[in-house]
Amino acid sequence: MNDFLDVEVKVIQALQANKPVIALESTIISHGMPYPENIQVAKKLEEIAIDAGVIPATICLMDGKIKVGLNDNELEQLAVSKDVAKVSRRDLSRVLASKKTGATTVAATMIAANLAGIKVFATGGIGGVHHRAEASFDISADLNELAQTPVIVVSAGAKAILDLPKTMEVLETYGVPVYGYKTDNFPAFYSAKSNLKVDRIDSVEKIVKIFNTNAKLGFKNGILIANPIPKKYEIPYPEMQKHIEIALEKANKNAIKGRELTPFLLAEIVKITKGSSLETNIRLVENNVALACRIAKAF
Ligand code: PSU
Ligand code: MN
Repeated sequence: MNDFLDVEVKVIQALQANKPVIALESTIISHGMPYPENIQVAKKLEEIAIDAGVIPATICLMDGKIKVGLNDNELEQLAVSKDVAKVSRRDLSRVLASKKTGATTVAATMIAANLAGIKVFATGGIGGVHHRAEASFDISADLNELAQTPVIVVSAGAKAILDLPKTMEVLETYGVPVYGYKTDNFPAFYSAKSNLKVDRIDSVEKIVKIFNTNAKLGFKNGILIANPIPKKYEIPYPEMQKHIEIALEKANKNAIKGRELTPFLLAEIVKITKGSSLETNIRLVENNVALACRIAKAF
């Protein structure tokens, strides 16, 4: 496997010295946010980690390698290029074999982080069960990955464009532990709360304990930490629901499906909210990186 892994020297050194490291994904850069905000965010996230004394490792595919830890040029390439593949589990071997550039989703980033020995990963919001999944069967591979790859994923719940109750049900079926960080309500990405209940956890030490217990039981699953966006930055749930319905309607009318659906919905919502959802998206990812750093340090 190591033939395909290209881990940055800083990251290797930190892991060997048992210093804190967090993984960051790249789909959010290539497909989740527009240029130039995407590159500003990618750099800011790394800065937040470094300021917290944690080594950030942004992950992508380039030149037939899984790159764990990127330099500024590589980040820029991901942000600017129009020709970056969105890579989930099923796409990994194809994009590696063709030596194309690929941005990793939550699923593929978890796989790479686990191969490199990184236990904590911060994203915006995981993928999940889409609305009307009973007809489309569109359930993100992120959920299946959480069932089989032992990485702690810090996320602002699941993206609010999804069917959240169904997403929670599938996570339960897959045996994925889900905890609300200092909250009893499952966060809904742009909003601090949905009306769904979640098991609450109040300290990073407990998260580490649960992760270690899980490993000792021989379980291979990941753990989802649902971290609500700070209230001052949120767009309240009822308001957001209206915008999301309009975006869903448009996606349906234009028959958008498969890997295009999530990026389409996120971009539509940015348009509908005149950019305010992008600002919210940025704040929630920053908040997740800060919590991931605290968890990594607690290890
Ligand atoms: N979080 C964000 N923006 C994003 C994503 C997450 O704030 O663009 C990406 C993640 O990479 C996630 C993917 O894994 O969306 C889910 O896509 P799909 O529903 O096609 O599995
Ligand atoms: Mn999908």
